[in-house]
Amino acid sequence: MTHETLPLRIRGQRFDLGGRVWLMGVVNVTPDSFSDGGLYLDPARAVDRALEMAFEGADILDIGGESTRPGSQPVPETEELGRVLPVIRALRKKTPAFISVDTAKAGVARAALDAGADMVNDTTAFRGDPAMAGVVARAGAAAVLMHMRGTPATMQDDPRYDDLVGEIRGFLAERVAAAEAAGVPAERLIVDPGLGFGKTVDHNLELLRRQAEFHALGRPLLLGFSRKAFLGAILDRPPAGRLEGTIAAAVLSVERGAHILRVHDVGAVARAV
Ligand code: HH2
Repeated sequence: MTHETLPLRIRGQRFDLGGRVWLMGVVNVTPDSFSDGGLYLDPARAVDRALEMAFEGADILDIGGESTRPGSQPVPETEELGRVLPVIRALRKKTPAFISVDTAKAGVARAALDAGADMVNDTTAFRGDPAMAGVVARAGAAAVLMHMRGTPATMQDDPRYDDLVGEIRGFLAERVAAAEAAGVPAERLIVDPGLGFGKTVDHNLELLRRQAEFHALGRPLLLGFSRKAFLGAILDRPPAGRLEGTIAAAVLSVERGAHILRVHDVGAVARAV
């Protein structure tokens, strides 16, 4: 087991991650996200929920305007911007918490960073938009690089791996190198094996179990298991009823040295960990 402390630079500030786990609160400003779709499409409600999460203990608020649930379709850029920008602008005035924009579009990332966001959470790890790495580099922002097999439309069509952890770790190492080559220093990068993105229930459980093997990448490890379908498959419960599974995964992840947990139920997970 590794409980390594790793530096992370966000907007010029350096943090040593690894002592206390950081929580990233999920705010989906979407009509169709798998667990909270439609709840926070109204910007005022999204802002209120994000501030509540900051109060409950979120270090980072992750604002997304496009669902990536299995089978979801892309949203036009203007629509995505219209969803996330008012929320980011309002939050920047109201909270010192870090603000992350969950997007794969460079145009959305650029506008969000200009509006005060501190980092970009890109589920395509800079592969979705060729301009993304340059936008992050120029803004001096931090970024999450996540593994996904295929696209949200196709990712759950019979995903297979010969060497699950080895292939995903190799992918993340390659994406960190590509980001560095594009001008984003490694100190600003966070890695994520992408639970639920082109993985079966067994794949997700194996990734949770073997997550410490990702510490070899030398970058802070983020995990997103909150309310996901693999927990629902075990609990036989709908998304909002998967809190026990979410907490179990959170506690196990802290014990294995994860640095950042991306969760919807910030208060409950904060108390548990
Ligand atoms: N999971 C989701 C979205 N973004 N980003 C990272 N880095 N890691 C994840 O595991 C991850 C993510 C899916 O969850 P959610 O945002 O709640 O749902 P939706 O994509 O339907 O909006």
